[in-house]
Amino acid sequence: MKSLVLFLSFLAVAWCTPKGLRGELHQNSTNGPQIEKTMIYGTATIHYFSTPKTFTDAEMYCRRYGRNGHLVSIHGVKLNNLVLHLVKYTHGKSTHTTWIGGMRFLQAQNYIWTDGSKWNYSKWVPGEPNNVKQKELCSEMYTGDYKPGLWNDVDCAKTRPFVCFY
Ligand SMILES: [Ca+2]
Repeated sequence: MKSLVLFLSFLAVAWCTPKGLRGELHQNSTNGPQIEKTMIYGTATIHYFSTPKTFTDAEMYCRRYGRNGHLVSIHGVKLNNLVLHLVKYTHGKSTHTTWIGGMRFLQAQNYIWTDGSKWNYSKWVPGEPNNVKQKELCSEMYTGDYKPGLWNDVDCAKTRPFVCFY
């Protein structure tokens, strides 16, 4: 009987866990606990890291963490919503913005993705990207209740949680 109860408890947990989503908690000695969450997207993996880093440090972390890893590039509303869901599911209202992989190289007019894929979709807040003081060359997604899923350009030296794709 006891083993049956355990088995049913396992089934209940498995049933309630979103498909392809698993979480890990790591202790980071300098920034407190880091929360990680993974979501499977086709043959790729989307991975959220809660510890804030600058845009460059986040991109380098993604490259080291997974084979062919980069900050996430977004090419449609489906993936945009998945990234939003992944971060909100993990952090709720406590995380307001997250790095995604869009950037302008040396004040170039056009944005590029750090993984080199084609820039064929964007979800900017109306009026963005506005490149305030010529210092906003990197892209973040709003992931709290304010303008959820929309993008803003911001100073790359700011620190943000981030989402890798590999
Ligand atoms: Ca801006």
